[in-house]
Amino acid sequence: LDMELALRRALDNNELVLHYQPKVNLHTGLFAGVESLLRWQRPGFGLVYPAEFVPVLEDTGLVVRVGAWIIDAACKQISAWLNDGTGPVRVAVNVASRQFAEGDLALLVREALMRHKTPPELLELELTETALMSNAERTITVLQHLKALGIKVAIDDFGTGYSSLAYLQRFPIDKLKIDIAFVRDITTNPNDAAIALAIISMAHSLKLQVIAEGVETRAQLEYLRRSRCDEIQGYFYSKPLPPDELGQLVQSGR
Ligand code: G
Ligand code: G
Ligand code: MN
Ligand code: NA
Repeated sequence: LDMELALRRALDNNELVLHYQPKVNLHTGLFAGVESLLRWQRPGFGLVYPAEFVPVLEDTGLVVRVGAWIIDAACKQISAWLNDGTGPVRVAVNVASRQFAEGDLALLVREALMRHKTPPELLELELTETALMSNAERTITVLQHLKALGIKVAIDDFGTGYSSLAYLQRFPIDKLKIDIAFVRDITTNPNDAAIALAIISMAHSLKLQVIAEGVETRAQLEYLRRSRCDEIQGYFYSKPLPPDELGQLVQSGR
């Protein structure tokens, strides 16, 4: 309960911040955008990571309000980078299951894009398989509304939940994100490698892009490149960075 109260205050006191982890295009080697990751600058505690508070946000339903703040903050940041000369940065935002189920996501996104005059093609949402599959027919409608806004949609943590392949081809999505669980031992565990390859192949057959997360070594990167994976994200390239550091990295790299 203390935690819930502290989180309510955190939102009002601007203690929540987004950090940004770069993604790299494996075909070109170029910067391909970022994933935004929530952090809590809690007075007296330092930087608190989502593992410690996202479950509380989910359980209390606060995730709906915080989720709206996150989408607004990401749109604001995209426009700030456009206006300060950093340039176009594609930002992928994580959406909690409950936010997808309970909120009017398309309306929220539309208003945030308009509020900050954000080009929709620079915003991407990362939704989990669980969120998408819990009511698949509703999901199709929501995704159609999101697509109509011109934003991109990815399925996060792909391979760890359950996706009906029949629905996968009916969902208007753009990208699959291979879960870190299959990337970690991709160069040594033939089963993980087989699953990653199957996901890449299926994604491309469905005309979807595919990104691998949690890439920490050059060997993993090279394996994924040879496997025709489109993008990677992970500590090998960069950890998640505060916005000013991300801006500097982008400006120095292109
Ligand atoms: O860096 P990392 O510890 O940031 O994030 C851990 C987990 O917390 C992520 O895998 C994700 O599930 C969740 N998370 C991080 N940022 C967000 C966010 O902005 N929104 C939601 N809903 N979850 C997030
Ligand atoms: O949204 P999602 O559940 O995919 O969150 C990604 C999580 O993975 C975040 O907690 C992020 O900090 C973490 N992460 C990003 N890159 C790496 C990496 O190279 N290795 C590991 N172990 N975790 C990573
Ligand atoms: Mn994610
Ligand atoms: Na993920």
